[in-house]
Amino acid sequence: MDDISTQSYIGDIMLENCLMNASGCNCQFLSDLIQLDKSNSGAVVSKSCSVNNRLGNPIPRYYHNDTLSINSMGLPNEGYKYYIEAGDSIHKPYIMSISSQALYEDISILEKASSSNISAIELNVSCPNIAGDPQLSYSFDRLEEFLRKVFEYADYNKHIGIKLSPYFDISHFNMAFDILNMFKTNITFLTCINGIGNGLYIDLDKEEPIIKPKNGLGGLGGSIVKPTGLANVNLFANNTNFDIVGCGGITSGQDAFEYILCGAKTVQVGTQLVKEGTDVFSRIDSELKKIMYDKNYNSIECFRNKLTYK
Ligand code: RRO
Repeated sequence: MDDISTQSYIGDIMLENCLMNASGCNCQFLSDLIQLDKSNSGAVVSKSCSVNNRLGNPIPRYYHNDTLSINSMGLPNEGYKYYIEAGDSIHKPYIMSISSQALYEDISILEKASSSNISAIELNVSCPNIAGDPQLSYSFDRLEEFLRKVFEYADYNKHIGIKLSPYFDISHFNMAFDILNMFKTNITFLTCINGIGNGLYIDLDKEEPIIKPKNGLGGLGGSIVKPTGLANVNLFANNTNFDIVGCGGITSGQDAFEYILCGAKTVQVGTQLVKEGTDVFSRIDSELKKIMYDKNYNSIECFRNKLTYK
């Protein structure tokens, strides 16, 4: 299996393998980012940041079981300067995630990030957990206006990707394609999907929600969201020319294979990283290589976006 490679690219950024963490999972602190750097992930992604540090929502604010995770973290982070400086400690591609709120407050973060050791920016327009702040990705007029503001700002030189919410209705997909395709020279990649917003999970014994913020509402991840993630990846891969980063319920080499078959160039691991720690990357990479070996594929380009339809 030595001649089988899971190497991939985001724009011209080469990743030794196609796996990385999902923003938000084990990536808030420098110690987390260094652990990811030492792991067998192909890249490191930071927690989404705001201008200043935030403690986030009250606890309990995260729960997982065999099939799902639910979180209402509320954007706890150390502020953007911390994640720019963290880049100096990372030796593989480093993607800094920035919340849209941060750029509304201070667009010059893009310029500051540009003169640093980061490889790309993932703009998070899809956080489901900030009370009173609707997800930009679901407010199409505001999304267009936001992207215009970002891309009219000329002082940046990094690859930019957009992390999207899951869409469910074809008319909404079409609106998202139209808006994102307006910025086809500015955007390098799309990350599909953030959590499915505002789920509710009940603690049966206590007869109350399992997490506290927002009366128990939180973003869903884990295996239950994989079909939604695959559909979003496949539709964005077939209706835009951006590189697609798949995310949502990836626990195994088979999951990674399915996402790549649907059009993803790289994949992010969230809930399963929280459960298993950074050893997850070597395990999924070797499971993916085994599937590729059995199917006689020696690179991910042999099967990427080659889903066939009946
Ligand atoms: O911190 C969070 O509550 C959070 C964010 Br910013 C996000 O983008 N997605 C998510 O599930 N949680």
